[in-house]
Formats: sequence, structure tokens, C-alpha cells
Amino acid sequence: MEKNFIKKNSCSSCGGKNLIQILDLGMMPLANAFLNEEELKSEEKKFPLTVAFCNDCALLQIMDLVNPSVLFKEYDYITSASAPLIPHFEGMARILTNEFIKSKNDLFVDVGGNDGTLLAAIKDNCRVLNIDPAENIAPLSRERGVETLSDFFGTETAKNVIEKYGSAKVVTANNVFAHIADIRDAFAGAGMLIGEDGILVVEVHWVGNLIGDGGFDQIYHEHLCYWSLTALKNLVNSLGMDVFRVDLIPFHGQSMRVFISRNRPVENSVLDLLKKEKEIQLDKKEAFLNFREKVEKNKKILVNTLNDLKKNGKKVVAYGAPAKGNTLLNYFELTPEIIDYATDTTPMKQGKFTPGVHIPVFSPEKAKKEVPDYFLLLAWNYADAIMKNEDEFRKNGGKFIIPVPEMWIV
Ligand code: JHZ
Ligand code: ZN
Repeated sequence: MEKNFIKKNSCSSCGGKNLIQILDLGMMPLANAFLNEEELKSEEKKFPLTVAFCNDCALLQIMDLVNPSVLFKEYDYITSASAPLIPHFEGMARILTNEFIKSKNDLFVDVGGNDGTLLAAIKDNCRVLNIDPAENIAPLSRERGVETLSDFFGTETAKNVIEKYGSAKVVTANNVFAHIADIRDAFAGAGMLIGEDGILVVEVHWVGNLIGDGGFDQIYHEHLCYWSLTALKNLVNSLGMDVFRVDLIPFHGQSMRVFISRNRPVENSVLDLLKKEKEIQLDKKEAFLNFREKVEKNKKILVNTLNDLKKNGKKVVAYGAPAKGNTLLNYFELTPEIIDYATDTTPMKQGKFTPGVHIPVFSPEKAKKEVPDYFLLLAWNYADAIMKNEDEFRKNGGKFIIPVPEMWIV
């Protein structure tokens, strides 16, 4: 067995062994491991990718753990490459600062803060610290004037941070608590860092959307857990904290913004979402069992459509080369014979090839010059913003294929 990989046999959250397999995506490359020309010559690493549901604590999770240093130390994803994320995180930083930061000396920590987009917005209002293991991205965060620690997050890091900076009034962890294998340790570390009266705010995909209207393509090795509020509250409660507020937000399909503390009164939003999750049975394995059928049905429709377009001489280009796109391209076996190339705004991805099926990635300029007939919208989570930007393309007869959860063409 590959030494950078282990298959786990218990739940990451509760340690239980009552796990039921929901989906097996076979051998998959790592979703953010874009390759340069040289790397195409050697054999690419692939790892199993299976999804299971914990009957004890209701957490949906993958069973296949790839060494986090392999996944995250060199990272090709930067927050600010996706324009809609900039106002989203800047806005979040300001809202939290207004409500929870009282003095310039207060500490605001962003776990997995990537290129510092969130903290740069409020760095003049309080002390800020970005803790992120991606060593290649830390300089971008520092250039924005954000103090940055290149490290993984857990109780050990939390202790070191408290020693050096004191405890934090606000800790945010956006799209990162799905990514940590020892998730109990990460939540416990955040709990230590917020001391008695700080708050922890976590954004993660909401699994109710993922198995309903969201895409299976969000499943890849970086995403170890797919949270419902029910499952997240189970873990938080077992660590002596509680969820006091939650918002569903339109990011990555639908995400939850979850507010956690030790002592704040629980607001209605929490009770409402827990009730909704009960109604759609996110605490029961049955809700997850027909997920596989949905994925297979969509695969057939999308692959047939793309094959027909190709036969009719149409040119199809992928719009965006997001991590999730690589799950879709590989599981649906969409090769450069069908997709000519992909465009992406991330400089680090341009000139490289997508993992697995090796579709070349270029800057969006290429598709402005050689206009395709269809864009396969791999970055479907930004459909509204992208459609607006590409109004001209559509006015001239170009079409977008939205690949998940059920293919449709606009
Ligand atoms: P985007 C990332 O997943 C990585 P990805 C990570 N694992 C995670 O948890 C999720 O986010 C939440 C490009 N783009 O944000 C930029 C355009 O080319 O959907 C990005 O490469 N043109 C941490 O990678 C990609 O698409 C555009 O107009 O699936 C989008 O990536 C826009 C808006 C984006 O996340
Ligand atoms: Zn469990």
C-alpha cells in the first residue's frame, strides 16, 4: 500500500465503527494535483475514494486518508482567483468584527486563511493571524500585511498560538473543517483558542445540499467530512461547546455558516435547521442510499450529450478547473478527446494539466480568441456571476452546460 495513504475503519468524529458505504468512486488522482509537462511523463498517484455514513453520529465522510502534507503544503487553489469570494469573505470579516471585536488589541484568527483575503479586510481594526499549511501561498498572505503561520491546525498549534499571542476573540475556519483528518483535535484546538468568551465561526458545505441539489463532485480526498448541522453539533457538544447561530449561504451549492461558543444563548436559526434536517432525515442512512443512483443517471445523460456534440463537430471547453471538476472529469472519464481544454483564472493552474484525464489548462484569454460552441461549467457554483460576465458569449449563440446535479444546458 502507498505509504502516504491509509484506509480508516472508524468515524472521524465519534470514533464509532458503525459505518455504511454510500458511494465508491474508484481510484482517483488528487483533485488539486495539477501536473506540468515534465510530471506527465511519470506515473501519476491515484488513491481509492469511498464515502460512508456513520450510523452513530450521522457524519458522512470519506474512508481514504491521504497524508495532509501531500495534499496541502503546496496548494494550487487561491481564494482571490474566484472573484465572488472576495466580497463574501471581506463582508464576513467586517460583520464579525462589528459584532465581536471590541478593541484593537483583540485577536482574530483565520484557520486555513489561504491568501489572506478575509483578514486583510480588517487587519487595521485588530490583531490578525492566518494559520495555513500551504507554504507556497503564505507569501501572498504576508504581502497583504497579514501575519501568517505556515502550519496545520490542532490542539498543539492552538497551545503555541495562545502562548505567543494570547487567546482569540474570533476564530474563523472557512472551507477547512471538512479537510482535517483529526477533526476532534481541530475543534478542540479552536475551543482552546477562543478561551471562555470568544467565538468560533465555521463555513462548510451543507450535506443536505450536496446529496440533494448539489454535486457529488465535491467529493475528493481533501474533503474528509460532509457536515450536517446535526453531525457538527454532536461533535461540538461532546467538546463542551454549542452552536448558537447558523445561516445557510449560497456558496459551493449551499454552505452553513455555523457560530459556536461556550456560553451564548442558542438562537432560533439553530432549532430551525435542526428541524429541517430531521424532516429530510439527514440523521438516517436511508437519505443517502439513493445518492449513488442519482450520480450514475446523471453520468449517462452528460456523457451521451457530450459524445453527441463531439460527433456533430462542436467544440466544448471547460469553464474553470476547480478541484471538484477533477472528480467529475475523472469519474465520468471526460478526456481531451471530448473537452479540448479548460480555462481558469488561477495563474498557478495555467500551463498545467488537470489530474487524471490531463486536460490542458489555459488563461480565459484563449477562449476569447478561439470561441467554443459550449462551455462545460465545472465552476457551477459561480453560475450566476459567470453567466453575467459571459453575456456576450451567450448573445452570440454560445451555450453553457451545467453538469450537476442533473445536466442542463443554458
Ligand atoms: P471553486 C476549493 O474547491 C478548494 P474548488 C477547497 N478544497 C474547498 O474546500 C472548496 O474550494 C470550498 C476558477 N474560476 O471556488 C477559479 C474561473 O476560472 O469552485 C478556481 O480555480 N473563472 C479549499 O476548487 C475555480 O474556477 C471564474 O469566473 O472546487 C473555482 O474553484 C471563477 C468565478 C472561477 O472551488
Ligand atoms: Zn460517528
